[in-house]
Amino acid sequence: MNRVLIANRGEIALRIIRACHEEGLEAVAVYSSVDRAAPHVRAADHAVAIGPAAPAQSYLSIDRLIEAARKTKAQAIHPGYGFLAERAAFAEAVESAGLVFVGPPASAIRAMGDKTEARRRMQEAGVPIVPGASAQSEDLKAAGRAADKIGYPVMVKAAAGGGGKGMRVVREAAALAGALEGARSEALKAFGDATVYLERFIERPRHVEIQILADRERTIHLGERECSVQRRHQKLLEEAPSIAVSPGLRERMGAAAVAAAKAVGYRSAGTCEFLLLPDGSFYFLEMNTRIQVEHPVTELVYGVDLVREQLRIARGELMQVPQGTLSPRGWAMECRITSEDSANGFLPSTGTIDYLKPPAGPGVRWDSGIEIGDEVTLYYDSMLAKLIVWAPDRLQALARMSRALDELVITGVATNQGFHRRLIADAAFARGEIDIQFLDRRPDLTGPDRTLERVEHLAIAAALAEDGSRQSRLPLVAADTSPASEWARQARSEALR
Ligand code: MV4
Repeated sequence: MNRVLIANRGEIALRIIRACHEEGLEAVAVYSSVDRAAPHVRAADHAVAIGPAAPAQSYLSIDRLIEAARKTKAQAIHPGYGFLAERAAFAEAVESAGLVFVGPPASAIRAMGDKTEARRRMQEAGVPIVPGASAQSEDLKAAGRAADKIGYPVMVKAAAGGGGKGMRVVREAAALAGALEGARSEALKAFGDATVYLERFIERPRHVEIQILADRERTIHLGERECSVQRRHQKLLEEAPSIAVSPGLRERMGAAAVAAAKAVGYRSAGTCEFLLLPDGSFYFLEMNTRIQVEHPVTELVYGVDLVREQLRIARGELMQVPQGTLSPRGWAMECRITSEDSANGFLPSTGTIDYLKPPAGPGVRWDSGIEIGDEVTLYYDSMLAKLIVWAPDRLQALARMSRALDELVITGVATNQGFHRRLIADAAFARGEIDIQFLDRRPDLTGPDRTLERVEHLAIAAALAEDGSRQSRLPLVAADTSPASEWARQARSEALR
């Protein structure tokens, strides 16, 4: 293997290109029409146009991607995250074309993609799952009995789901029929499969996930990431380790994640998502069969390059990670910087990046997909960059993130930078008092930016006061107030500054 095609764009394409170059591999970029001068295209060794801006005709087109790999003689395809990363059919098509898929076997993707199948296999493997039942919900009576047995509140979930679509919370038997119907029609629309199942609804858990890595000899875990800070199923900040996870709990959750991966014959990097309760009990939710957005926080505390290991494993080599129990060193935190205006309800924003000053300095990593002059459109995901910091402990990581957010300047497009500054400054967040509903309880963090409003009012008041005082001074200093001379005076004062 000497050439890898990256079936993705933005920051993750750049991240993979960098890993390829460090591994002595050439990188082939693919690009849609609006991305022809994008950073990932310029960073790659070769680039292939694959179609118009609309993802369905470019980054989601299996045929065009495989054709691009053929044309450029790439021997492998890395899918990144999103787009085709978790489509078993894509992994299969790549293998059928005689190429290497940089990721898990198609069979592992398929097993974990069907959530009821995954539940069954996890139960068999001894991985704790949420008490529940697959509901053949055409039979309402059977569903009602199942829900009674599980105990309310229950959650109705789509078998083909994940990421929050086709889910309903049901707090009483009377609401079950409507929820089943609603979830089924939503699941059919979103996934083309109306199959749903029931689980006990877990209130106020943390969302903690375990990173795993598997080669042909070993399946290991690289501890947890705390991902509870999310809004509408979009993660906004992640950290590693989690303040809620002791070394003992880490080993138990890690062992469960390793068992989950082994149960489906997993290879490459993958992540098991768990719900974690204050008493230390945890439940397997689903497995993400890809490299994840938030992988850098694990890299920083474990000193492992996960994308490099993916490439090594894809080449048939063994991972280069020490044997024995690994433990996290220090603390890492990641803020997802998106083109969503957090001062205005997280409204998606578009425009040209006309100025960008990324943070730098000790312990700062900036994984970005944007440069000055780039156009931000609505065609793709709103994530512009990830700001990741490392420090010896959580308090210092918070201080470092605060400093880095102060250094960051992005203009031309509205972002969620203001939200992150408020979050990092928040006392409850600083104490680590977070769960998946944290932001729902804190409209002061996600709502319009009151401090910005106050600063604006103060600026207007100051300008009015200054204007008033200038007007009153005017007769004293204005020996000559003719327009030409006022322009000249201004020009002189500007030049003298
Ligand atoms: C749950 C749950 C509570 N109880 N299952 C959301 C997306 C999908 N991955 C599973 N999800 C949840 N499943 C039970 N039995 C709460 C969620 C959930 C959630 C999970 C992880 C991260 C953020 C979340 C936000 C809302 C709901």
